Amino acid sequence: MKEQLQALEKEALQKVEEAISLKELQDVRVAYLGKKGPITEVLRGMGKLSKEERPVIGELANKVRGQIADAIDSKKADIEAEELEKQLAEETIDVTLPGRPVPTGGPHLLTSIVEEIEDLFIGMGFEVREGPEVETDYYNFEALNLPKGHPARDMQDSFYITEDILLRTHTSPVQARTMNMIQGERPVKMICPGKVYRRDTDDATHSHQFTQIEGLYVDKNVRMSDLKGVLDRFAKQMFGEERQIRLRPSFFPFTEPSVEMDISCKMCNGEGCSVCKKTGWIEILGAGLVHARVLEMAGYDPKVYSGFAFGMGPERIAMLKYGVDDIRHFYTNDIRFLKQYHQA
Ligand code: 2NM
Repeated sequence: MKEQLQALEKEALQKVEEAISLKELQDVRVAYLGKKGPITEVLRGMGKLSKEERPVIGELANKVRGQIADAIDSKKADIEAEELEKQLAEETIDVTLPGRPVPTGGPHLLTSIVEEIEDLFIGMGFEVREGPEVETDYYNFEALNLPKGHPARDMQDSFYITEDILLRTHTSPVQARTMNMIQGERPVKMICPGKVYRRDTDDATHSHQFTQIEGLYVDKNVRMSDLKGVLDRFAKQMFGEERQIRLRPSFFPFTEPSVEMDISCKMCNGEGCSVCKKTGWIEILGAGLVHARVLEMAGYDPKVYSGFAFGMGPERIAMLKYGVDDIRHFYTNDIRFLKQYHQA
């Protein structure tokens, strides 16, 4: 029986040594140490042994069982360590591989231009104000010296909501509202960017909805030369220090006198080309000294206060600055167009 146990031990340890997976090792454990295993069998047959033999064989059987169990535990630890090693090797991440690009958005060209213009005028002491896109007839027309029946009201075909309420056709009602709020008690120096609406047929240069930025400075002794200085700075900062401006007489109902401003053509430097239609000059904006009636209606005494105002279309400014040939590019959201105008 002693030899039998020793043979079993040798055999079991050999099997443990040969096991290459946890599954195989578990099979060895069941085969040798399980309830139906040979060691249990030996212990069961102990009753047949003599009194002297019993403790000797018992001790030996327990020792053999212990040896096998220890061997299995130790082999199990080895196999587990090996498998972990293998798994870590398989899952190694090559941190030197280039990353996959993550698509990111950016500001729309029109947003960038509006912000650039805002910053430029903020730098000259203007504040930025916004107002409603759905306006009353009073602030959109009446307060701007465009009384009912004025021909300029037909000139700009408008989107009416009721007889008295419409989508604003320019952002000047924001200025009329601001002046009206202040009632001639102090100066105003503001710009108002925003969406405006006109009943136009969309084409390369017209859109039924577009953007405007209008400026207004009302104070004591504001003169044409103040307007010219501010616009000259704007033109040079926006289009380059080499640009020159010129003012031509024009007409707007809300300014008197009224002017239109041109900048010298960047393409041909005033020589005449297709961009400036061979004139050397490009029209940029309209402006003028605020009409005395407009000041008066808003509660400013035109004998004490005077002011200048101007209005421009950021789409046109962006088109000239970046050579965009169709205003509809700003609204059709073709990513191939948009992504040319921002980083990443
Ligand atoms: C323009 C041209 C000239 C203008 C006038 C006013 C206001 F409210 F003060 F009367 N705001 N903007 C103005 C003047 C706008 O756009 C071409």
